[in-house]
Amino acid sequence: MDDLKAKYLGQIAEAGDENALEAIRVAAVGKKGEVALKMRELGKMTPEERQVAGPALNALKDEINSALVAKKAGLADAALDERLRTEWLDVTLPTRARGQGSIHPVSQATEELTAIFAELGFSVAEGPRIENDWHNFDALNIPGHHPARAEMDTFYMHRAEGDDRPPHVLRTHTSPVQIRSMEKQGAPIRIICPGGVYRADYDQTHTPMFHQVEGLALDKDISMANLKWVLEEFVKAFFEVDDVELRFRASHFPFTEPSAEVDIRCSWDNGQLKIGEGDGWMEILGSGMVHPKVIAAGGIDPEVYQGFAFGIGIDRLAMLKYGIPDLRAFFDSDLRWLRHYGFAALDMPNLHGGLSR
Ligand code: 2NL
Repeated sequence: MDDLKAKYLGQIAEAGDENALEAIRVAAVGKKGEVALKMRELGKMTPEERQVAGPALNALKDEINSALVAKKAGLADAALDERLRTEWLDVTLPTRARGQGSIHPVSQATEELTAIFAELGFSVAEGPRIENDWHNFDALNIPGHHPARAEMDTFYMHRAEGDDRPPHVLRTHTSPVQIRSMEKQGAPIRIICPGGVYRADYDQTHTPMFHQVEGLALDKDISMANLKWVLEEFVKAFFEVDDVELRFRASHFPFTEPSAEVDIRCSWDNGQLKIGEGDGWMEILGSGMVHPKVIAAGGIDPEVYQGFAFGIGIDRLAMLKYGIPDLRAFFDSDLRWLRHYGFAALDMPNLHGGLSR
């Protein structure tokens, strides 16, 4: 009996994990374990022998069970200690850098100008970037021999061999969207059409894709005075100045008559552009009264409806407003150019409530 006790308590002390403990339990105190076998032998004993051996076997069984329970708890403690020793986090370590985006300056400018024109009663119209030559050129009174239609300025889509219909083009302005809107909703109409446009031009100040917003207002009694007021309100709101002076210079576009290029009063102070004051002028847009042929091309009677239209380059507006001197900032997904030149939107609270850097 003492041998049994020494053997199993020894094994329990040595056991390295729960599986080993379970094997010992089965061998020692299981239904067919060694203690159970000894219990069976009680029947063959004399009553005197049984009176000694019975309680002794029960005591041994209890002792082994207690040792098993104690060892199991000890193993669990040791396992936890081991995890605490090996699996720890240094919460004071710096976080991993997260890729962070920010709104694109052109998108930011588009959102801002859209909100301003919305207050002036203009809704937004959109259309395809791949256009047919009628919507992009003919409807706008741009004749077939016009230099804008030359292969050099316009991206033409491919036509299958033998198909000699005029090829589609990548729209060179957003005017075709205005033609489509006139066709669809008729007059009166007050819309702006912001979006990407394409011209085969690439140098320091031109990229083959850029952004434009055109505006169109047609009604029975719209004059150039309305154009002037709308543009003044827009420029004041967009550049956040109380007063601006606009200068209308006679110009020529095929789709407007009369036509005017519009400059805003400005000055350069230590390389810093100031809008609204000074003795300089900077051209910011083209405009005019919509040519009767263009109104008719949109399916509207030019004897009844007249109005103005204008076109502004959004990329340049964004550069002027946010002080970005380099087109690279628009095409580089790397925010360093924007940071370098300072893009105010980077310092604005973003949708997630934090600062976007
Ligand atoms: C410029 C010139 C301009 C328009 C765009 C327009 C559109 C229709 C009818 C008449 Cl559907 N005009 N658009 C008019 C004048 C000028 O843009 O230099 N933009 C940067």
